[in-house]
Amino acid sequence: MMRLKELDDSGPPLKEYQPVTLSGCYRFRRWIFPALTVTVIVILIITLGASNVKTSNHLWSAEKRISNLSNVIESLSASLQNAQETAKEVQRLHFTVENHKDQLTSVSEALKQLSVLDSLSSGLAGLKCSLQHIINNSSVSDRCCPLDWKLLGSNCYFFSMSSLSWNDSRVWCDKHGSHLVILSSDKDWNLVTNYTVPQFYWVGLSDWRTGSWEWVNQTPYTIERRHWVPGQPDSWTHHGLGPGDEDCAHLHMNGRLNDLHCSQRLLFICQKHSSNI
Ligand SMILES: [Ca+2]
Repeated sequence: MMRLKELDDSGPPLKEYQPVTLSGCYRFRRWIFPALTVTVIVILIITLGASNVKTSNHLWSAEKRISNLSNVIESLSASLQNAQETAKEVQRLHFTVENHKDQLTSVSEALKQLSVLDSLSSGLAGLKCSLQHIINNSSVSDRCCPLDWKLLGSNCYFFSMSSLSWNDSRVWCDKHGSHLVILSSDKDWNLVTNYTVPQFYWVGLSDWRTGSWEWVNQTPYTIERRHWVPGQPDSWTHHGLGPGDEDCAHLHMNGRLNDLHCSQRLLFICQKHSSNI
């Protein structure tokens, strides 16, 4: 027992348990898990954030495409509506044409008959001319004029039965291979005025183009007072017929000339060369 006591008392003291080393390890283990957890969470947040940015970009791009697609669809819809309206209009026109088909056929037949009438008219004009030639015993003329035209001298004259403005009269004569009458000699003047008195007739004389009087073939005309109504031409302007003087000449009821506003509607005289029998 003594020995044991000695041993207990004399021996070096036993080293105490080192709790410091165990405590550091414990602390390290205690903090490593939260640190790792936080790190993982941060990485997850960053990853999710990046993913969200990509997703947002994709969504924005998709929205833009959808918006463009909507515009295209809207445009196509408008085009389709226009096409439908056009189709309806075509159908209406088709329906109208079908409705008027019979009338068009009638008009076509009438035109054919008019063509026949025109041919008959030419034949009648030839017969008339031949008869005149026989009646006159071939002593006066071997010239011919169309029906409704008068042979005076070597020319044919058309004395209209309806009234037109001076310009429309000029156009009418042009369309019938003639021109508004040109009275370039006293002989022509007398031949024509025998058929005009006491009516008003446009003649092919005006000053609207240059301000100077000229015939419709642009031959200059020098005023001879004996052919004009006394006091004319007066180039009167207060006629209430719009701008412009009295720029067109007509035969008055006494067979003399007067200037008048060209828009007035009067009878008119066309002139052209006669043809051989
Ligand atoms: Ca006048």
